[in-house]
Amino acid sequence: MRKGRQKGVSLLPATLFCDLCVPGLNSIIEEKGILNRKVKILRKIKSRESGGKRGTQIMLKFSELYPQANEKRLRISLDGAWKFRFDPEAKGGKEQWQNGLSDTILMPVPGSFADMFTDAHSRDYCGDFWYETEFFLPDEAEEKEYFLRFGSLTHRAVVYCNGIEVGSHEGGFLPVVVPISGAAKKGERNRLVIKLNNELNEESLPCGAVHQLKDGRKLVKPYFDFYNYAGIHRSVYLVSVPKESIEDYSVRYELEGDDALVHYSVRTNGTHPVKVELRDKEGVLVAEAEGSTGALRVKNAHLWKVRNAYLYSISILIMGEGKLIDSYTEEIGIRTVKIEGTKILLNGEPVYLKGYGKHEDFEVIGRGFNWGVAKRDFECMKWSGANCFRTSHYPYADEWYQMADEEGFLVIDEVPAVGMMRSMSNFAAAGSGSKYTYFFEAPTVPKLKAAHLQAVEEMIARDKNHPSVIAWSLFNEPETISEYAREYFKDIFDYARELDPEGRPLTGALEKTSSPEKCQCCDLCDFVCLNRYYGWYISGGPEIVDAREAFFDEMDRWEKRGLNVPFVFTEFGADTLGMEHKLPSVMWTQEYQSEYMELCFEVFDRYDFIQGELVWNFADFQASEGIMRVNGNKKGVFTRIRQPKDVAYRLKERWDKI
Ligand code: CKX
Repeated sequence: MRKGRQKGVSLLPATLFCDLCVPGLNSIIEEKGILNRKVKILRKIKSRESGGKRGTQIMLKFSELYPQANEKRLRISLDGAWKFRFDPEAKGGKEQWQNGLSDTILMPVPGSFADMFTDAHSRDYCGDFWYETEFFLPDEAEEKEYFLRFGSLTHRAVVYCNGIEVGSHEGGFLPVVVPISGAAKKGERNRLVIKLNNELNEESLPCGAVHQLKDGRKLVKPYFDFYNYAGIHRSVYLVSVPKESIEDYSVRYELEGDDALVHYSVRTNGTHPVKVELRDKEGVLVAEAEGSTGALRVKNAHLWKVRNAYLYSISILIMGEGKLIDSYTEEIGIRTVKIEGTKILLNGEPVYLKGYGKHEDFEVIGRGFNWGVAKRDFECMKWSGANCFRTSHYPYADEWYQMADEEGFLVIDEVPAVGMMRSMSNFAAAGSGSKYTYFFEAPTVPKLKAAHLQAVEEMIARDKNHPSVIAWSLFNEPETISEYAREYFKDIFDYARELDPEGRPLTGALEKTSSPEKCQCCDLCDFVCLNRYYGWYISGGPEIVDAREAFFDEMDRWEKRGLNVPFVFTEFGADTLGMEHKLPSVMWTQEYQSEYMELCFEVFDRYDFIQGELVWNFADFQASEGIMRVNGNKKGVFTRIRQPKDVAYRLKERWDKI
C-alpha cells in the first residue's frame, strides 16, 4: 500500500500552491493583456500584508469546467451512500484513517450530515469528520487524465485516493478538483477517503469561532445567521479527459445592430489547433471560427432576455491530423450588462430587479443540492413574478446557475464573505451597533484576505460564462466604516475587476451601520446594495410609524450623498410564523409581514435611483439556536417546505405589474 503524499504527481491544474500564479485564468487574462496588472495588484497586496517582505503564499485553485460526457470525455457520478465517521479527538491522521475507515455509518452524498441524525450531539458536531467510498476506474483504450470533481467540500478537506493524498482545499462553497491519475489503478476498484472539518475562525470564509463546552465538545459559533451545515453538499464526479484537452474558455458579447459578436478565448494544454462552433436552439450552425481567441459573428442574434432566455450552444474542438482530440459543448446566452447612471441595463434596456435573497437550505438534506428542491424554488419564484435572486451568502451549486440560464433569471453571485463584523450576536447586534469593533484591523486580516481573494477568483473562474450572472457581490454586511475596511475591500474589488472577462458590475450588501455619512466602501460598488429592516429590527410593531420616518430619512441622505448609481435592496423582511394570524396585527404574524412590506414598497416607489427589491428571504431557513430565532429564521415569503405565506400573494400582485 502506497502511503503519504503522491510522489512525482503534480497537483496541477487542480490545486496549486504557488506565489503569483493563477493558472485557471491566465489565457483569458493574457487576451485582455491584464496579466501584468494582476500580478502587480497581488504583489502590492501581499507585500503590504507581509510588512514589505515577499514570499507570502496564497493558495490558488483552478476550477475545472463543469464535467460532461462526450465521445472524448467520461463523467461518472459517485453520488450515493458513503461511509462516514466523526473524529472528535482528531486522531484519524495518526491512525491512518486514509487507508480505510472502521466503525462507520452510512451517509448520503450529496447532503449535510446534521439533520440526518436524531441526537443533538451528532447534529451539532464540530471538528474533523471523514467520508469513504469506492470507485471503479475503467481501463480506457486511450491514454487519459483522471480527476475527481467535488461541487464543494465544506469547509476544508484533504482528499486521499488509495491512501495517497491527492489534494486539499480550504473553503466550502466552490468546486474542488483533484487529479488522481498517479494514485488510482485502472481496471480496478479504488478507495476514496476524505477528511473534512467544519470549524470556523476569523481567517476563514465565512467567519466565526469555536467554543469549548464544559463536556469537552466543540461548538461552532457562526458570526452569521444560517446554520453551519457541513459535509459533501454537491455531486461528486469521476472525470476523464484526453491528455491534450480543453481546460477553460470564456466569452464576452458585443451587440452591433441586429448582430452580435461573441468574443471567445480558449485555453488548452497542447499545441493542436482549436475550432469553435456556435449553434442555435435548433442545432443549426450559425457561426464558426478557428484559433484559441477570436470572435463569432451572429447575424440577427436572438438575445438572452430576462425571463425569456434564448440559449445557443458553443462547441470547442481540438483537431489534430483530421481527427477529434477533445471537445466541450455548453449553452451560452448572448446579452450585455451595464450600469449607466442610476440604471441597470440588460442589452441596453433598463431592468428592475424583483426577487429574493435565498439560501441552499431544506428539511433533512440541509445544504445538500437536490434537483427537486431547486425546481420547486424556480417554480415558486416564477409564480411570484420574480426575475432575480442573490446567492446569499455563498456561491450555490453549479446546477442553480444552469437552471437560471434556462429560465432567464438574473443572479447576483455572492462570495462567502459573511460574518465580517464582530458583535455580540453579529447580524442582530449589527443593526444597533452594539459592541462594534473594527474588524479589519485584526492580525487575522492577511490570511482572511488571502482566503477572500481565493474565493473571488474561484467563483469568477467557475461562473463567468453563465448569462444569468449579472453581478458579483463581494461581501455581505461587513464592517465598512473604518479606513482598514476601505483598504481591505479596495484590493478585493480591484482583483475582481481584473478577473472577469465580461467586466460585470461589482457590489456588496451593506447593513445599517454602513450609513450614507459613514460608509467608506459604497463608492467601490457599481451599484449599491442595502440590507434594511425598518419596522423589524428598528422600530417594529406599534413604532412602525417611526420606522417609516427613519427609512425615508436615510434614503434622503443617500440621495444627498449623490453617488449617482443604482440602489438595490438586497434585504428587507420580517420574521413571520406560517400559522400565526392576528387582527389587528402584531409582529410575527402574517398580517404584520404584509403591512411591513407596504412600508417598504412606499419607500422603493419614491426614489428613482432604487432599481431593485430582493426580499429577505425566499423561504424560512435553519439558523443557530437562540432567543432571536424560533427553530430558524422565519422571514421566508414561503415556508421551509415551500408553501406560500400570505405575503407571497401581495408580492405576486405587485411584481406581475412591474
Ligand atoms: N442580514 C441586521 C443577514 C442575513 C440575516 C438577516 C436577518 C440579517 C439582518 C441584519 O443573513 O438572516 O437577521 O434576518
